[in-house]
Amino acid sequence: MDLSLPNDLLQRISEARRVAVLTGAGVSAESGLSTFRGPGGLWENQDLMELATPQGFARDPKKVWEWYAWRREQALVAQPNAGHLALARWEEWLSHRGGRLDLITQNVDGLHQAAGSKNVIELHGSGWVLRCTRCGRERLDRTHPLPEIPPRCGECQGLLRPGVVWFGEMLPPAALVSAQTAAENCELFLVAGTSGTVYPAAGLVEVAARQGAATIEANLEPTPLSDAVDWSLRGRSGEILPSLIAALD
Ligand code: BJW
Ligand code: ZN
Repeated sequence: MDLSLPNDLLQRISEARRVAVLTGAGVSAESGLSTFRGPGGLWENQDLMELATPQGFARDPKKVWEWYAWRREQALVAQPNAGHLALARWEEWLSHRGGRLDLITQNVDGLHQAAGSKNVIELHGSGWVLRCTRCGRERLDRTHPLPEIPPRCGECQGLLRPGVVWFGEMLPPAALVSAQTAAENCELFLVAGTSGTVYPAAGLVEVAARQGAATIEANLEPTPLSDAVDWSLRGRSGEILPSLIAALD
């Protein structure tokens, strides 16, 4: 596909040494993982208040865990796609030139790390972390299937929950500070594969724009962020992101 990117955009990309990227579910769509909103999205036939809030979990932990167990299974077999790989390559390219790329992701699937990205900020936690609702212990666990649903803590028998951030919950403070710092200090901010409807993640673009960063969006569809960015590119992230880094020498 010829995306015919404008020359001024390609120049900003090749000159930028501090880059921040915000990704959402759309970046993993080409790896076979569902997005949340829109046709075919995870919430098309499901109530997000039942699946992605602490209240929904308290009401029916088994139902919420069945949904996460299914998503963990999908993510376990998924491979990073060309979009994930392009971002990992860009980070490496910058690090060899004294630059830096901060990859802020709302995704909980771990595919950026699988692609080789190092500076990953998991704003909404990780689907591979299990946290005890009683003693607070956390562990990384990629087991599928889980021995029981809902799973229980090996230490105190308390109910385990996925280590993700649901609506109404605080984001991990260190991740939020890192994301804010990255947005405040970058020359270029790229937002890819997110509907831009969930805060505070969606507000980072404006933070970057206000301090003078060039802003780019890559998405199949227009979003509430499209008018606010300098370049809004329409298409698949698995095609757009590799074409952006093709601008690097
Ligand atoms: C492609 C593609 C391809 C597809 N190529 N593109 C300010 C104003 C109003 C409300 C608030 C506010 N600040 C906070 C709030 C409340 C709330 C919020 O944002 N509400 C809004 C809905 C209005 N935020 C919170 O509660 C957050 N906590 C917080 O702020 O704490 C303090 C506080 C609490 C209470 C009140 C006020 C302050 C927490 C948010 C947690 C979100 N959690 C989830 C679940 C995570 C775990 C899991 O994965 O299960 O995070 S919800 C879900 O949405 C998930 C995602 O990370 C997140 C964003 O979705 P994303 O990634 O954008 O996916 P989609 O499906 O929406 O979009 C996909 C896009 O890809 C589409 O645009 C497609 O076109 C595109 N696409 N294929 C390119 N191949
Ligand atoms: Zn415990």
